[in-house]
Amino acid sequence: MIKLYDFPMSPRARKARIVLAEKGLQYEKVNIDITKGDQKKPEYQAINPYGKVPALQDNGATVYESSIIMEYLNDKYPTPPLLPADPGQRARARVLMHLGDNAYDSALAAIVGEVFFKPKGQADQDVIAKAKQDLSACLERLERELGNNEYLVGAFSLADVCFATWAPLFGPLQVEVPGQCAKVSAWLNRLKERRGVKAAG
Ligand SMILES: N[C@@H](CCC(=O)N[C@@H](CS)C(=O)NCC(=O)O)C(=O)O
Repeated sequence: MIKLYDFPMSPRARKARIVLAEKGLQYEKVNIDITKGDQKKPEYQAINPYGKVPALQDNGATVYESSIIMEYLNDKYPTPPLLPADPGQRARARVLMHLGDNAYDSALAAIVGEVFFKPKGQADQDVIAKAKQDLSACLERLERELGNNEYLVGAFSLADVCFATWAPLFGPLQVEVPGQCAKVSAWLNRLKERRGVKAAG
């Protein structure tokens, strides 16, 4: 049985949960409470030496780093495929995953750090403003990348998961999609409504 080392509020762990749900895979969740420091315990660091969630074990394989977990699941359980077959489109999906895992993730993580982890009233507004600016630049790029497609590379893919995973935090973080990004707004709503995304919690 697949074992996912998980924390319910973690957007990176949610990426793995979305892929597991989209593929209809059964798995066992092991809760790693990052608010209590479970991720730094030696027994967990023996699984993920970075001391972060998620991690996954399956059939003797131990995998960590959320996008590598998604790729592992897609390789091992290819139905339904969550990357395009065409090498050029597949590379484009990975370029967009890179955007999701770097500029986009960093901007949102910076806002999370200020809003959720600083004592009330002590959030650094300059950090938040800069992160919101970086985030808007990503969303404007996504508006262009989407074109008239339903999903980033046509059919739903791992690239969409990298962005869908943060969407539930937009409200609590007071993050808004810029008005000129109507396609991104519609796409994020479409993602929220997917069965697999909903099932991931
Ligand atoms: N690049 C890693 C980042 C994982 C990560 O930062 N996870 C957060 C939760 S979303 C975590 O474990 N934080 C606890 C800590 O850093 O101590 C991935 O994508 O898996």
